[in-house]
Amino acid sequence: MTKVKSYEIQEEKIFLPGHSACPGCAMALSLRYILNTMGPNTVGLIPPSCMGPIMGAQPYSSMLIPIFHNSFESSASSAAGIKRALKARGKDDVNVIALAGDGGTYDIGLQALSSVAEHNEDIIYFCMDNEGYMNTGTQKSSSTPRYAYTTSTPGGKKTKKKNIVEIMAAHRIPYVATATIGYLDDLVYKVRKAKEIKGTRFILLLIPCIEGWGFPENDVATMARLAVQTGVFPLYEVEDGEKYTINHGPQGLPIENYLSRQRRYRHLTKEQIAEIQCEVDRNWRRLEKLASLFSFKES
Ligand SMILES: Cc1ncc(C[n+]2csc(CCOP(=O)(O)OP(=O)(O)O)c2C)c(N)n1
Ligand code: SF4
Ligand SMILES: [Mg+2]
Repeated sequence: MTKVKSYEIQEEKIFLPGHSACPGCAMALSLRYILNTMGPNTVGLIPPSCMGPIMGAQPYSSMLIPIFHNSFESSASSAAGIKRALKARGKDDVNVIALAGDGGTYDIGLQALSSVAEHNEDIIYFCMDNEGYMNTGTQKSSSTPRYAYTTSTPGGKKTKKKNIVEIMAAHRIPYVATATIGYLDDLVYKVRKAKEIKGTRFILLLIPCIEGWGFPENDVATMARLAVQTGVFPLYEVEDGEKYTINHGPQGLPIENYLSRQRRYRHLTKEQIAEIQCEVDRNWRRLEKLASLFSFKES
């Protein structure tokens, strides 16, 4: 495993207090570190999602960068268009970032995102993955994990979470990574690294959602860490579609430590918990194999 070194995290004050996220929201916290790292020379694209209220209602804004509110399905293509327009005006040094939810990425924005990735457009796409359509009252998305309660899956979701990292890696774009505020050094390292690369870059952030998952607001960082430590959400990078680097993986903690803290899983049977454990273990073994394949190729 390749862990990143710890370093001082700069504070640019691009993200201001007074926004309207739920108190303690992991999305707002992640945004603060993303914007601090991207710096003021950045344009942001925001589709309908929790990020909308976090940004605020015009003419007010919690962000000291230009923001464009695009339609739900067009974050990637709108970002690519803005980047091209800036380039045509000689402003190629401006970073263009999309800040979209999982519904706007795994589901409704996937076609635009795939096309943008295939063209290797020069943008950074952040998917703020809270595993559901939270802004509209916790409906399921294709990122919602199996058996999780949502208002549109009251008996628990029947199908598995889509693997968006592999979908994006399959486009052979230069950089794909997972991150979460539970590992801040790692998150900032990945945003910095993405910023230095040209072409389509995709970072998937796990956003433990106080409202949608059902846990106390002071547990956000704990939930983010537990997701990694139980193996639900390993932190890793995929470069050019084939170089897998694992940064943080499971630490032998049973999945129950993560599930039992969330209201959305409180109906689970012992058999369902065992099934989820098997799935997490299988996914981890697969990821380790992918990472070892590349080191084998290099040697
Ligand atoms: C085409 C279209 N369909 C539906 C909506 C309504 N809508 C607004 S936000 C939202 C949920 C967004 O979910 P996600 O992308 O996961 O972001 P989150 O709210 O979870 O941050 C929906 C369904 C919309 N604005 N446009
Ligand atoms: S619903 Fe979840 S993601 Fe949205 S603002 Fe509240 S805690 Fe944050
Ligand atoms: Mg969501």
